[in-house]
Amino acid sequence: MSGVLRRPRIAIIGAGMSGICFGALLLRAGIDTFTIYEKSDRTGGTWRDNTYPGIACDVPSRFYQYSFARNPGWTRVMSPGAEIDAYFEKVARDTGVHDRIRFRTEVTRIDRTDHAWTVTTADGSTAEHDFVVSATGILHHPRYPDIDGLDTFAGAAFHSARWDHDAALDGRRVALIGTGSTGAQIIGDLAGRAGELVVFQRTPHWVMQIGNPEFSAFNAWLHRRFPRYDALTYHGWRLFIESFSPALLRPGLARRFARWQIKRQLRQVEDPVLREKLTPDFEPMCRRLVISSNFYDAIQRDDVTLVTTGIERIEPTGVRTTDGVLHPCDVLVLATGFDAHAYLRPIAMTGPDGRTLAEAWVDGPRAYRTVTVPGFPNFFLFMGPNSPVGNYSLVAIAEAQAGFMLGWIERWRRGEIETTAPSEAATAAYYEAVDAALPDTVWATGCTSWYVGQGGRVEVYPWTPRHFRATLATVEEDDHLTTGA
Ligand code: N01
Repeated sequence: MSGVLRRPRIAIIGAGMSGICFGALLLRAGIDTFTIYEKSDRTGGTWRDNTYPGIACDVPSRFYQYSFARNPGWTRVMSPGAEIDAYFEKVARDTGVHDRIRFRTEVTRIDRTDHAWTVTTADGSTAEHDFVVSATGILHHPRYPDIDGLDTFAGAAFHSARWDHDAALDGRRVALIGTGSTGAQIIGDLAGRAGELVVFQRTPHWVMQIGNPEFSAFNAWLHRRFPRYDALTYHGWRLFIESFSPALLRPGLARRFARWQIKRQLRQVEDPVLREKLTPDFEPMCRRLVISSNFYDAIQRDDVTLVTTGIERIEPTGVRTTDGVLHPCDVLVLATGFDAHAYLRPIAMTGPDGRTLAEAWVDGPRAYRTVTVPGFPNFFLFMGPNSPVGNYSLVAIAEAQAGFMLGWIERWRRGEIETTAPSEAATAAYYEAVDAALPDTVWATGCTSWYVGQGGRVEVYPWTPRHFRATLATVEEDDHLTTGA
């Protein structure tokens, strides 16, 4: 082998948080032979798509950012969506990743030929790549509710991730379906702005109402002036969030304490009838805990009504519930969540033996250590199955996954391998361990949510964030089938 490194042709699909992360890390490693395919005309992914009123991150910004490109100037503990969107765009530009993005270019097919991946885009053009990296996001495909008459509504009706900014809200009667993380943030913002807000709740969520203070100019100066202090706060927030792992992962004192803390939040609801309506019947944190700075204040306002009767149908002038009551409204907002189990689908992907990814995943999506799929060489997934680590920062998750991918790409560059894919046996063993760990976790205590996938399988990481990092920091040679260069 000569000392000259090979130049891998890498396709990254998606210019959101994960795609920008990987592009930046590739450039740091001296690899500039990659293309990021982005179907939209802008970076940002979920932060580009979600522009609903009240949008903010539910993970503290000092930790919801790249460790290698920290922003000292965050304006709040949990910053607004537009600020986060601007941050990712800035990182893309500052690092040079932006120059490698092909905007308005939708990938429709990925096929393995003898020696490479052929990526086909919507305009019919093709390109060959040695590696394909899916960075298509986990909460990307809006889930529309299956309610009769939805398309008969006469006013503006839209999903929270497709907000219609032309629809007037102030002083209008707004109906909102869904009370998850998104719904709670919208309620907090619209209460008092809308003339009347009617909230349709099918299942109550556990909510943690916590303050979201603004950072002072002095705070920003401190972070800018003392990068080590800035780094320290990044890790301080990381450790703080990681301290909740015991409560999430196993029964015991920590979980009982967290349960008590979360349940007592409901005490701020004064009306016992309303409190009863807002009380879930499942274990706190089984679904993703809703973090809000004002949900309980907003839901108790006189101009906000909580409806818990089921929805019969949508009519041109409002929402009819199963008790026959018509709730008139001018605007209908669907905060009804996402299909979190699509991964890179509907992109059609075919491996070297002609098997499609859809066929490989017929019993549910599976990925070795959340990143690689047996039978699909040189293919990596960001936010693959079992990636979410509770309410942890997805940015930190992406960085750990990027490190694993880079490890293999570096080996390819040195000419040590041509292809790599996990073996079926190693993937099966990995899932045996996942399945053995899941029953102790809070997510397996009996609730439905976007964490639960096909066949009731919980698609959350059942170990600690530290375990996640350690698992992805090592490459188990024996678990992989490689071909030589
Ligand atoms: O979606 P959800 P989300 N009739 O699936 C209801 C992230 N996020 O967009 O519970 C009536 O949690 C559904 O009811 P039910 C975060 O990870 C992050 O709110 O199924 N209701 C539920 O109430 C979060 O977990 C930030 O009975 C219907 C709601 O719609 C994830 O996104 C901010 C219905 C959907 O809740 C998803 O949150 C916001 C129907 N037919 C979100 N169908 C950050 O800060 C659905 N519902 C990073």
